[in-house]
Amino acid sequence: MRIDILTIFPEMFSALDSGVLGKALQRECLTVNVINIRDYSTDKHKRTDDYPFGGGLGMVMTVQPIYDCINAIDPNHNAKRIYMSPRGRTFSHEISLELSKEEWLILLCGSYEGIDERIIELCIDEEMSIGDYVLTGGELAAMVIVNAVSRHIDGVLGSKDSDLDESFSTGLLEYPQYTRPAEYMGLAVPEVLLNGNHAKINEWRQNMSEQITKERRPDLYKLYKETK
Ligand code: 4FL
Repeated sequence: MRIDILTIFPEMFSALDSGVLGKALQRECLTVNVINIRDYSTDKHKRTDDYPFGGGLGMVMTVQPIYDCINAIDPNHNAKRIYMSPRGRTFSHEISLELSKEEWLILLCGSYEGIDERIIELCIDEEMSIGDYVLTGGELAAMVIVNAVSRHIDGVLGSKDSDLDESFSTGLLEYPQYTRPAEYMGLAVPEVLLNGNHAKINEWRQNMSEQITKERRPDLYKLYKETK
């Protein structure tokens, strides 16, 4: 999969180079290009924003650099083009699966004051939110999308880590995990996990998952019970 990120803060995306995602980028099962919108500005000062028509606080990102940037990298509109915005559809596990089937994504990050509406009209397929809060820009939201989507791509997770048994695949929250030592500050690891009886261990984990989901996320639990 190829993901192009359009931003005026390309430095922020160095975060993608560490951990599991960094390794996936090296293995080339995933390509992420971070593109500086400013490079496409024809303004003599390389400006990418201007005062809002009608007045108001803050600046608005102008059409020209973004329009030219998108059309330079995707002239035939082959990519699925997403604008990160609180106005969009709220991102979820289901949407992460849907997007992971795309060959090419373009994620456009705006600053929080916004972008000229004509960019959305001319260039964008869909607006996507990661939740009901405002960020200083779409960059962190884009990183959330890259992270959650890439976990579904073959070769991104190590062979041992599968995304199949995680929360939201089973429809349940995860059971508690423990590692050594078997006792810490007087707190013992549940006995059943120490005995090597894998049928019993699986049964315990399943029960814990159901109990925790029922308590903390009755909405998820109801769905789980209905679709089981
Ligand atoms: C984007 C917030 C997606 C939540 C400011 C600019 C945002 C956001 N989801 N806030 N973009």
